[in-house]
Amino acid sequence: MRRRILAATGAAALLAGLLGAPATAAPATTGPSTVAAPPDIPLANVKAHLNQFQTIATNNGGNRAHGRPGYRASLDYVKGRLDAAGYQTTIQSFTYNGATGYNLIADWPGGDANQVLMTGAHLDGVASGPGINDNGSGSAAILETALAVSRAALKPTKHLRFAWWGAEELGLIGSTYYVNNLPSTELSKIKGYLNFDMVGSPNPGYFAYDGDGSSGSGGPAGSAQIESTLRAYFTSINVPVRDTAFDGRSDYGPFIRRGIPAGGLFTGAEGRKTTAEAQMWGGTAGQAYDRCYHSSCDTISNINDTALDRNSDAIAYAVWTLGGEGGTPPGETVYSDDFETDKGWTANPAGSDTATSGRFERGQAQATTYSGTALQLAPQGGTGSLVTGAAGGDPGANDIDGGVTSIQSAPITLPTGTLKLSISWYLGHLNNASSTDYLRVRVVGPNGTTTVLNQAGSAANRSASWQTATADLSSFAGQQVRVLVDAADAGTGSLVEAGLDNLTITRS
Ligand code: DTR
Ligand code: CA
Ligand code: ZN
Ligand code: ZN
Repeated sequence: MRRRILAATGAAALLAGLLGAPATAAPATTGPSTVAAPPDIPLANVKAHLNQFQTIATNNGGNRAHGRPGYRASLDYVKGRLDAAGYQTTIQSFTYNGATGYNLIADWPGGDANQVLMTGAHLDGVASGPGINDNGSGSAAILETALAVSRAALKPTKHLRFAWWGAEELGLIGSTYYVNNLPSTELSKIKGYLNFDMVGSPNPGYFAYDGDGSSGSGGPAGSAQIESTLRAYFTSINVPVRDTAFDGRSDYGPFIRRGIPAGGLFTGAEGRKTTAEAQMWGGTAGQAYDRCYHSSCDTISNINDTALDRNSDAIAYAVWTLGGEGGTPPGETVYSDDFETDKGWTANPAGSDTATSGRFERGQAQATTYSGTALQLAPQGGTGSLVTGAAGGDPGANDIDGGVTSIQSAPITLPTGTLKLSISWYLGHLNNASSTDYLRVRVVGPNGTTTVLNQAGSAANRSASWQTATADLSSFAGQQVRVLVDAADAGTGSLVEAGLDNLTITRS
């Protein structure tokens, strides 16, 4: 887990340099930042996306290449998550080598439509393997960043657009098609393009595209500021970064050819780590950064978690910072519980629970998976969360069995005002589940109950990943309420797990 870095302040001044926009006064450095602090991107969530890509490749001939079913299945997975998170998604099709390829474009509603910040990664892999590092890693990292934007209900100054490219491996085909077919009036609105291609290499280097040209040829004006923003994150975690050339070997190529500022991060491919680099970053000198580059062994095992985590957090930092100072003015927090200490939750409050195992408790949840499906997650932050049986080990040992388990907060006295509850949650289950299984979160007041979340199970594998549920609690203003959580493995027995973390109630 990385050290939380200061909220991006002075972003407007940085942005003015980057985007040539009229310089606006940077937010007062003495006052509170108006930019919501860039979030930590949960590595478990990024890995859950990679597990999906691995499963897709396994189920589709071992790859996710252009023109093969595994590519379109990968795109459909990414699109489904983005649609559920409130993005406006578009599939752009093209033909190459006699096969149909697809780009996925996702716009986050809001922001200045004349100032677009794009973030992209190629979603295709080579035909010889699953392409998990190249480039499931970049695709998963920007997907989780996009989902974090949604969880934060971010309101950046810039309009945020994300892209997953097809047929990069055949020569940047999808990204070139996009740039060549975007009207010049639209192209001119793109003020920066961030590219992430291989960000989890097993013997990782930490490279940033040489935007300022300090090591040779730089990018278009504005690329230096993108490089310095990405570097700033790594400086904040004391990880040295080296330049990698803007050599056009990835999807930033079509953008810089049209003069659009670009930048990105890279953990290395077939090149070999030097002795000096191994002393700087660890790993093995003389070995390739990714010895499975373009090979069948580029599987879920071909990822360095630390590199993937650091790069995912750097991507979020850059999107928040370069997205502009809009941010989300934080409301006043009137109640919060990160489950690090006992704030008076009561299990089985009505004495009617029927679950025989996997009962709700506050504890240090151990992550569990079953053949690639994440079922239980470690706490979203710290060491505490609400979870259906914290113990890990055999995923079938402490899952919910036998019916319903519930847990209820202590009374919460709410002030007057516009009140919003937010809570992180996940539900994980195998395909032996059904709609009779569920996770539910309700707020119970003296005159009624509001349902915050009611997520049913289904007869499919559902990989657990942290999501956020919100609800307007203004109707409870001035009253005393309790949060009531219940989950069930009902009907026929199945493998079901649930967890919650980071409850907040804010007043705006
Ligand atoms: N062309 C990429 C791998 C790659 C090689 N050099 C760089 C530099 C920056 C990003 C990516 C790459 C691929 O095989 O997808
Ligand atoms: Ca992280
Ligand atoms: Zn790649
Ligand atoms: Zn490649």
